[in-house]
Amino acid sequence: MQIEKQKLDRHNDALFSAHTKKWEAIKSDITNAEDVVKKLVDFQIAIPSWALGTGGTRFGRFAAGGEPRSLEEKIEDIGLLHQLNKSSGAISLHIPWDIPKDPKAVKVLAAQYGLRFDAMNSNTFQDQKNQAYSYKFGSLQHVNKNVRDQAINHNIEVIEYGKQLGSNSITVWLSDGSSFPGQLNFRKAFQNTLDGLQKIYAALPEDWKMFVEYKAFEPNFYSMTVGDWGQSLLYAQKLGPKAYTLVDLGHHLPNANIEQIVSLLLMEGKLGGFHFNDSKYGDDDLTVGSINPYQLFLIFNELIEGMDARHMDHATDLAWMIDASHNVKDPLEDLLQSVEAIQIAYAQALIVNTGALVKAQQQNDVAQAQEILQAAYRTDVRTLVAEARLRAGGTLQPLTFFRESKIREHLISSRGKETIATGL
Ligand code: AFD
Ligand code: MN
Ligand code: MN
Repeated sequence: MQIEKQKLDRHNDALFSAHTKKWEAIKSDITNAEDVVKKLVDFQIAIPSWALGTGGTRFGRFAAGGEPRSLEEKIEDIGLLHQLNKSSGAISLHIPWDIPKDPKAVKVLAAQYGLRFDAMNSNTFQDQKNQAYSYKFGSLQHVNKNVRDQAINHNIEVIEYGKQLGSNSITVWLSDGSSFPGQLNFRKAFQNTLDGLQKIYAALPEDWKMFVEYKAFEPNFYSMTVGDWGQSLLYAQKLGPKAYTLVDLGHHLPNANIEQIVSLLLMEGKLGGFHFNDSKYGDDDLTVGSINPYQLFLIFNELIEGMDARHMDHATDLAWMIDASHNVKDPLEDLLQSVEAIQIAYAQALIVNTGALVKAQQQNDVAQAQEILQAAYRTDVRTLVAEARLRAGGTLQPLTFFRESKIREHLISSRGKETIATGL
């Protein structure tokens, strides 16, 4: 559904004078406020095609109602998010959950909503109907060459779809690994996986990137064949310049220092993309910033420091994506919250007094270093984010607008209560 412009204007008009007061105040407080707003306007976060419905857990699934029934309706939902926040201008497709039957038409439809296609995602962690070989014991690592070839061909097919849609990257996340000691020869599993990735890499178009996503555990619980950033980096280094590591916030062991990982990967020029979510225990897929917003801020602080050191473009040189699954919230509300949490952390990191921080580090002034970081983190930057949305043509308060306009109710009445979106 497209929202009429008058409706957006009415919402913004009602909030405009209160917003302007806050904007004027923050502008005199934060010296680089204008620059932050400009950067926020450019910063787009891709929405995965599987995040628009409720994911459920292995215990049960509680449908939100009005979930998108097709790829076209998923695009429509992301278009709606983008209309409200002007920061969700990209979609990340999952094959085979969302095979575009007519890629040309799908590309045109997405463009109508101002969306481009971000990284393509392959799936060799599930068996599909009529599939010749099972992935029960892995895909690229498998002891049987037929299984490996099937997984390689699937990834190449995903690249083909991506080419037609105008995407320029593929994310490979493997569930490969073992659940019991003795099940797997680690070295052979690594070598088979590398060999498979090399064959997929060889099918990449000139201007494409490959992201190797790691995960510490689940669905395998004894070993994962791409289990951490070290293993991912090893593959990426062996593959070549088009291969990068992808960091998913939920894919680490507890207490991992993700900001340090990010910093070192950037130093090596090997950080390619990001999957945002939050977690309490593991790969919980919770709303970004809902559990540990300070960690998110610290990660952004390293991202900016590392990207600036390499003169990278914040908006375009890394692939930014949300990767989450919703169980108890409205998926669209959750995504609005996640995007806003990312923008807040990004804005806070942009206002860190870096000159003073460098000085404090040089002098081993630990207390001062903490003060500097926390001064930025404790600044309420929501007005900067709202100003960026306003300038880009979005809404001052997306979530309020979503609720007041009864968008979910409209979606339920047009799509039905029992619809189920494809995905996990
Ligand atoms: C997984 C991984 C990976 C994958 C997705 C599929 O994070 O990004 O594509 O979920 O559902 O946990
Ligand atoms: Mn992920
Ligand atoms: Mn995950």
